[in-house]
Amino acid sequence: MKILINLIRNLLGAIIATIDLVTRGSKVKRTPEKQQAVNMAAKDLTLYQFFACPFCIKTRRAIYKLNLPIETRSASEGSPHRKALLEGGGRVKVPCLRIEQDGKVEWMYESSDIIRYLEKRFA
Ligand SMILES: N[C@@H](CCC(=O)N[C@@H](CS)C(=O)NCC(=O)O)C(=O)O
Repeated sequence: MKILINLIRNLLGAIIATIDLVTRGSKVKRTPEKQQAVNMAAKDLTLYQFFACPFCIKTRRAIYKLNLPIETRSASEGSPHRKALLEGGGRVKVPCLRIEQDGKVEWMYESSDIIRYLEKRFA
């Protein structure tokens, strides 16, 4: 039964991810200088995620629209990043944004909080 539920969940997630890819629209446009600064700042951000998780898709969509080259790491079972998320953030829940700033590391959970943070910082 659990296998069937996971299968349906992954299938739905894959459909949502595909719809997201074809309906994303345009990205924020910046001057080359401003984009360069944003690109540098984005190096300190990493998104831990599952490909087919609807909350991750929502977060990736916001990242795309804000034109942020944020590295994504899969936290799915068997991935080496899963352990890093558990040890660093305290739990395997996605999406989770790893923020490295001023020598400190923060692990931000909750898609709405992540999007709010990114919009405040980069919009
Ligand atoms: N309210 C959270 C929901 C996130 C969520 O439920 N993520 C699922 C994957 S779709 C997850 O990580 N589940 C594992 C768990 O909660 O332990 C958000 O908006 O980010």
